[in-house]
Amino acid sequence: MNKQSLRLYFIMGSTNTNKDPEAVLKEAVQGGITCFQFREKGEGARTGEEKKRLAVQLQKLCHKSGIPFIVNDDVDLALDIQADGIHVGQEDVPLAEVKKRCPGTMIIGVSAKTREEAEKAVQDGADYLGVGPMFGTTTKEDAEAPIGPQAIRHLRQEGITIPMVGIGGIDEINAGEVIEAGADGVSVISAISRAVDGTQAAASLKKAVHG
Ligand code: TZP
Ligand code: MG
Repeated sequence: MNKQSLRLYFIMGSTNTNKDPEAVLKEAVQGGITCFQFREKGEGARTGEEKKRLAVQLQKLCHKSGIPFIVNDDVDLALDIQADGIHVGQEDVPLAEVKKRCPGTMIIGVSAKTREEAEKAVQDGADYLGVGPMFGTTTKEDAEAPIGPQAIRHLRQEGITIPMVGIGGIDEINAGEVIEAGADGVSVISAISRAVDGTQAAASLKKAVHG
């Protein structure tokens, strides 16, 4: 995958905003996001056909804007709607199974925080790694303690060279630190999804990761 497209990676599901998800994604695109992940999770999250409907709606918007559309965790959905990629965590479907089921053209992202997890993901064919939480976050219900940008620096020192994004508690103030530590980009949920003005929020983040 093109690591440029990981620079400002926006993640959202309907429970991450009080606004219309499509409107928020439109704002985010306008502000300059480079990748999008549909992550429909938590209390009140849509399921089944409703989930698929929202996914397709957001996917269309991404396609129109030339932004990769990645599905979190749900391999069936990703295959069904022919998403550009799939992202899995350590507790989700094993990467080997994802690889077996998905076409080789599909981008595969994996969450990893330790050297062992990262090396295994690389070996199993991940295209990029999501590393976090970088900072404190209330968005992920079961988030572990922050590991800081230092974790990315360490993974780089340990020889992990594949594209990497930091995730968790990232905003326009601390995004630069994550890039400096060796990340190719930052992933954010609330910094854009809960912003009053998503366009401005994305634009500020964009500036921060290019600074
Ligand atoms: N994985 C690690 S932290 C996190 C995920 C999905 C939540 C990130 O959300 P926010 O609002 O950008 O802190
Ligand atoms: Mg997951």
